[in-house]
Amino acid sequence: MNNKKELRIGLIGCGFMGRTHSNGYKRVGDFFPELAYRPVLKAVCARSKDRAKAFAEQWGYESFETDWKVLIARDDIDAVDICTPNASHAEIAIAAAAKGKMILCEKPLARTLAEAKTMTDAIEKAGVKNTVWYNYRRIPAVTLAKQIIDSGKLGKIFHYRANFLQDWTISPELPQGGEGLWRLDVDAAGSGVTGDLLAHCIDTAMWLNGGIQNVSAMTETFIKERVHQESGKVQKVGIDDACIFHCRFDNGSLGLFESTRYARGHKALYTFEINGEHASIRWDLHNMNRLEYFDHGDDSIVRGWRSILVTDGDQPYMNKWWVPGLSIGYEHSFVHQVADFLKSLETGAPCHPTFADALETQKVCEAVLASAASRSWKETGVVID
Ligand code: SOE
Repeated sequence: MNNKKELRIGLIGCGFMGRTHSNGYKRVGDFFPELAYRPVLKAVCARSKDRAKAFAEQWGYESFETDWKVLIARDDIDAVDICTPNASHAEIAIAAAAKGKMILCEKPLARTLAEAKTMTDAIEKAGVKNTVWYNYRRIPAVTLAKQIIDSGKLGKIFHYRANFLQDWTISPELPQGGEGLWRLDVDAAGSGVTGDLLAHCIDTAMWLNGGIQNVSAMTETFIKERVHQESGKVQKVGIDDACIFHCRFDNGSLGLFESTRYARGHKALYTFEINGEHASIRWDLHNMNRLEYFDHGDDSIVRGWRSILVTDGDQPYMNKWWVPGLSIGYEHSFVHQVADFLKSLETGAPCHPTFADALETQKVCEAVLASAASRSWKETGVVID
């Protein structure tokens, strides 16, 4: 362990994502012992001293700060992990890049395309290593879907369908702003389900099925006003509570996407399905270790949807965990992203999705919101090699 190179982490933000990333840093060495680098939890930052101190103690950070500018200026920090609400991603990433720090940024990259472009330019100019936490790519069943699609088994792709359904904002009594609920405040988040949930679906979709050319969308804000936790006043709700869009991919296939926080009974139902000429694939976050696969090439008398339990050692990431048949969870996707980031330091290869990849996702989000606002089709401008 001691002969490993250190990657000294400075984490900014102590919410839900701060915990998922910290867990990733802590577990990675136990399950990926071959890596040349090991994360060192150097410092955590939150505006509240009590919060930062308590988080540092609970998760084992060596120190804490209350000002992110102080954290990014420290010589003993190699990588800055941005887990703050979306509104501060750009300022922190640009400043950290100027100081030569590596950057791991929570999704979505930014509130708007303009912010995301400025961030990506800054990162590229500084030449610093970077990644964006679109973690669902690294759920083994989703990575397996990518391998199957890339092997050509599906043939020509006709359809891509994705949903991300939740139900946690139905109550009009729920305030906007502040801890966790900043996702309902347009100034902090930039958008509602489009940036928070559809961005995940778009990231996965373009990874699996290539670029999205153009979109036609509709959005709705069901609850028009909510009390703001910080001002205590009733304020207009500026986010999209629900968004539906359809689109055309570069490969000629048609896409259909839906996300809402008003689907009573659904907590985090992320699903996708892809239909090709020879085969189809579907996946469901509530049953995340299974990948469903239909192959028209099967003998007709046994042809049907197979439910593949993705736990075998020859399936993605699974040789790192238990024995075949035993499952892993949501948190492992973050461990995998840390492992892949550390590996990328050894190989010099990018750790996808990079800021440049996340910028393409941001282009689709922006086009979706513009299409809904103007009730017209929009070109995304996405370019995927
Ligand atoms: C919102 O409820 C949320 O926590 C998102 O912010 C995450 O990105 C998503 O993975 C789960 O849902």
